[in-house]
Amino acid sequence: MSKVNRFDVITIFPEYLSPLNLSLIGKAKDAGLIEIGVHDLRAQTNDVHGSVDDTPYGGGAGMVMSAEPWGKAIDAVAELAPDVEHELIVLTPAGQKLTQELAVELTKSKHLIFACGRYEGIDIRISDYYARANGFKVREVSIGDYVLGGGEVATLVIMEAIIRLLPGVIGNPSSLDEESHSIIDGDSALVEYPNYTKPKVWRGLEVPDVLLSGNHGEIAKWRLEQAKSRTKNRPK
Ligand code: 6GU
Repeated sequence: MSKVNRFDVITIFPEYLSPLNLSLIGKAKDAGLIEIGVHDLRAQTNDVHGSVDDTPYGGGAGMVMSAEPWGKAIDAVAELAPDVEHELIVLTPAGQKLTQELAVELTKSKHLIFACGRYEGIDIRISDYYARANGFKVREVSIGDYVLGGGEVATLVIMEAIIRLLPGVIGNPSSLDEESHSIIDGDSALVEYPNYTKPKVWRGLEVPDVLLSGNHGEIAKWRLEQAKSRTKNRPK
């Protein structure tokens, strides 16, 4: 069994995922902290056109992605992590909304498979089939209430939210404790307090005196008050 978390992305636009080679995620991959595969759905088609979609039963506008190439692609990537449960993430604006809490939960999964739908989405029998299949768990996930052209950008968002939480990925893990949505006040998550760095005065704007006081108790109190008021006043 692999010790690291594995991520496989299935898409008709593999180049859309090239940011996975950069920055935090690229470094985590190079350091062997995670494994990532990006797979072209069209590799699973047989006809000369590489068709992945068809007209919807019942009529209506747009095209629906066919179950068969998806089934073949998912079965193939499942074999890349043979000894663990596969969590299939189907990207759709109809899914469970991504939150920090969901990102934390997904860090526990050893093998995440992201199915990036386009057009009017994927034949629902993909979700239904894998929800019943041995060794699979299925989750439909959305990154918010707006419509994207496909699941690729949503996958980048979700993967970044997860991977930065994995052990060893961020140099100083205590920075994770004080960030937005991790500061807890009673039961509710707060957004982060404002930060300042040198110089003390920039274009006439001064750093609050309390942050220069060296009084850690007062600084903690000020930061909590700021986090509370920024959470309360944040536009809905
Ligand atoms: Cl996951 N997919 C698409 N196509 N649009 C979205 C989304 C996902 N999340 C929000 N909008």
